[in-house]
Amino acid sequence: MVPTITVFERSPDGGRGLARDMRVRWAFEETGQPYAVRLVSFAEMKTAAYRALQPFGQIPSYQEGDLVLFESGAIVLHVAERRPGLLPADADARARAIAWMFAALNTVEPPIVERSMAALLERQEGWFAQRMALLDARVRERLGELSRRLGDADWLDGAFGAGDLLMVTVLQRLGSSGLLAEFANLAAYVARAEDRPAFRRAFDAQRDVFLAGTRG
Ligand code: GTB
Repeated sequence: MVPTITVFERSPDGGRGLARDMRVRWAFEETGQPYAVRLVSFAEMKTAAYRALQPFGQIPSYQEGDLVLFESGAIVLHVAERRPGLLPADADARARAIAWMFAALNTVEPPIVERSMAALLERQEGWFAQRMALLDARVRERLGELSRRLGDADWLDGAFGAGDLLMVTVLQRLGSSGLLAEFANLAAYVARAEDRPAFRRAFDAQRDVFLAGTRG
């Protein structure tokens, strides 16, 4: 049975692949898992019927037969556990790969999302510059730590895996902030991941949805 995920009917990111369906699409592509998408509007996401799939009224959700999942990280883990390509077979290496997935979502993503939300919503406030300096410093601290750990390796722990996939989607959220460029090895890490054919296929698929929504 082909799993179906929900995605924005019209993503506010303008097709830049920053919404959280991108990481799930990418996991499907890396593992060769065919999938379907169901487009949802903001209004539909807030209905009781949709919240039965995703309690917080957000994308993505995942449905496969009787299984319903939400949280992009949990969905990526589920996909990675079922097909080879994103998690090592060795038990210890697999545990470390899962630790990197949590690190991406629990340790690196929060300061990056807080910064991007402030940039989006708090620009008019008198204290904006001061707050951004603080948020930039927090992001820099995490990026510095990650950069030192990555060193000159291609990926976080051996071969490319689910931890890298999530970490890269988190770092991409820094967009035009200029913060990523301060860490040459992290910028190269993101570029290396974006060169993967599976990433390109996932990116193009989500962009096609956005472009189709802008026509007619
Ligand atoms: N923890 C959940 C997960 O990982 O699945 C978070 C899911 C989530 O935040 N979904 C967002 C959503 O549905 C879309 S991805 N928001 C609608 C709502 O809450 O009403 C977050 C996102 C949105 C927009 C951009 N952008 O424009 O650049 C980037 C990321």
